[in-house]
Amino acid sequence: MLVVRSDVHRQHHSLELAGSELIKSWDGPDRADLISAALMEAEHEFVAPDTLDRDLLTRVHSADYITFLKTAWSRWTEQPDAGSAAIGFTWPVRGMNSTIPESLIGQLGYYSFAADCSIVAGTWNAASEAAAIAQTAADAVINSSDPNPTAFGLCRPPGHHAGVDQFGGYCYLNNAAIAAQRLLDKGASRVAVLDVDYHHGNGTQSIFYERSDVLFASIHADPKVEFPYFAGHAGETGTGAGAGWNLNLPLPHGTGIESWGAALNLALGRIADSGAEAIVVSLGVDTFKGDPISRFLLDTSDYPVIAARIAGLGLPTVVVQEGGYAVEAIGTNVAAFLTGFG
Ligand code: SP5
Ligand code: ZN
Repeated sequence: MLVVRSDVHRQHHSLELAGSELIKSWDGPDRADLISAALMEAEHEFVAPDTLDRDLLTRVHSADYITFLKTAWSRWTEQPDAGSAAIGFTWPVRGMNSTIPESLIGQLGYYSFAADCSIVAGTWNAASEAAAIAQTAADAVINSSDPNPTAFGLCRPPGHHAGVDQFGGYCYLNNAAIAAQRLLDKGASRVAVLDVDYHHGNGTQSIFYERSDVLFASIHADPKVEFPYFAGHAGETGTGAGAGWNLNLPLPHGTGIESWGAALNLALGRIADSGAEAIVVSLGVDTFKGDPISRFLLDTSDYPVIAARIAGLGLPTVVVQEGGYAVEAIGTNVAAFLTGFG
């Protein structure tokens, strides 16, 4: 499979709130480097990303949010007590006024939704490079002469928690949404995003929630007991023109391949019926039984089977990397998944 990758992600390693401490994020540079190493061993074909198309980016994210992300780190360093990460402090929750504040600390709260995610010196470079990787993977599928083209965007940081103007969950720019929008802009009349990360893809859901040109289907840990807590319930099915175009399949902690696979069948059935002409897979391997922050029980040998069933849709497919924190197994798990596409 064609793999789009880059080393720019190494410039980004943010801090996250864990218990009462700020620790180095679980999304560390080793994740993407270990996936690259495993895919190189499997002899995939590698390309570097093209330049990110600014118009494409602004079709997914707001112009004010893009400016904020680009400039947040240099604004942050103007403070005497800046430290090594810019992190939100006050969020516009129920009953408050969500006018955009002028000060950076206020804007950090306005533009984020979780304290597991902060901005460091290399965040913009890495996030915009990951978005370019997703765009390039989509273009590769669009321009391929193969009847069933596939490409893998080795995106880091991940993207599926990022909304139109919000970062959180280690995500800043929504790589999967950018790939989906690219497929639409280049001629697909409908695209499905299948999100198999352990966590609900709240950002992708929110970006497409009022639209019928993108079906969002997600299999994830029940938000009643898992991050991101405030999205991902089964009753969230889309609104307005998007009514019926959002499918959430929440599952309990401890879910193994049997019930996970049954949920996959439901999602694939809905996608097959949707008229989607291409699919974007948000691939998180934090469903792995050894994941340090997650509680599903999938095994390495499950990933090729899952991928083969997705490939069975017979649609042009862009796979983008999302989560997965069991670094000792992350390369093996992603490589195993990609073998399922044959
Ligand atoms: C892309 C992605 O997978 N983002 C996930 C972000 C989850 N962040 C919250 C992590 C909270 C972890 N708490 C569990 C600690 C177990 N030791
Ligand atoms: Zn995840």
